[in-house]
Amino acid sequence: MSTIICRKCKQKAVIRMRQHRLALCRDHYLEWFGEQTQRFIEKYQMFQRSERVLVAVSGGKDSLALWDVLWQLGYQADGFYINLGIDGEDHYSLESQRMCEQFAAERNLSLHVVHIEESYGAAIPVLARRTRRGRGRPCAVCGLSKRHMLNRAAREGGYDVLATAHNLDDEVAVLFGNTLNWQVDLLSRQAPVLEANEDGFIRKVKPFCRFYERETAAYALLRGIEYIEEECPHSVGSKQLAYKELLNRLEEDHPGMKLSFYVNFLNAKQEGIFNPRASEAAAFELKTCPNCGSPTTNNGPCAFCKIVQAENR
Ligand code: Q46
Ligand code: ZN
Ligand code: ZN
Repeated sequence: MSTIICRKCKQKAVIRMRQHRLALCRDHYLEWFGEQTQRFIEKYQMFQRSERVLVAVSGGKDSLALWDVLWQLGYQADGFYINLGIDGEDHYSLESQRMCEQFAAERNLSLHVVHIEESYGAAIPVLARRTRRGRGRPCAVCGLSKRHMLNRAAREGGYDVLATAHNLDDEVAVLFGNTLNWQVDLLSRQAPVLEANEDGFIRKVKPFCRFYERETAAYALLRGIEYIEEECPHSVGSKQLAYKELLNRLEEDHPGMKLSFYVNFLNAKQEGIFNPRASEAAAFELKTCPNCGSPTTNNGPCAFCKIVQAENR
């Protein structure tokens, strides 16, 4: 088998990206990855160098890679980690917290940690059991809690923007699921940037939305980033994983299929595929939660405060 060589320097390549028809050596891959991240930040007008970025970190490869590359590119990026109180055999939450703390300490970066059980009296699996939809799988309650806590932390910490490390595989799986169900309101809101609004939602950005998971994993590996390899034990058997497997099979036969599905979706949206009236109708009037000050569609406590305040039944 012939050796694959780097397009830039003709040395041995460490990665071949069929969808880009590009192979690169270690140094040129790291350079390309940083340049691409910068290109996406500018293309989608995510943030400026003068703005303060809060990066949601989970201890996994994507979020630590994101924090690392933003730091390398010279952005003012702090980390925010939520200990969800999810244990499992691998002590998932403890281990992932340790990874984030070690990462921040090695680079002298600032990491905020919130322990959900200490701050709100119960871990995610316990909070989830208080709701009907959370009894089977805690993910809906977990997702709602994370969104709530991240927005609140970014707002209260005076950050300009909240960055999450969703990659192309994540985005395409969500897009696929939303398309299967024609969830027009969710489709109209899926984007690399969600602008802040006066109701108290901070700007949210996804600088990795056009990187394949394989590319972020290669970056983490080549940069020597230590991360938690175990997935959350509750992710097993999720629809999201099933979509990813299906999409991987399609990508295998048609390299670049995921990227074109996503990019063409963004283009179609820009051309007005969604009737603005449909998305306007989905936007409810927002009020303020009397308990935590977060924006909510409820009259009274927001969905998160309701779960926290509920009795454990
Ligand atoms: S952490 Fe939470 Fe995920 Fe675990 S409980 Fe589900 S949503 S799977 S990203
Ligand atoms: Zn090279
Ligand atoms: Zn609230």
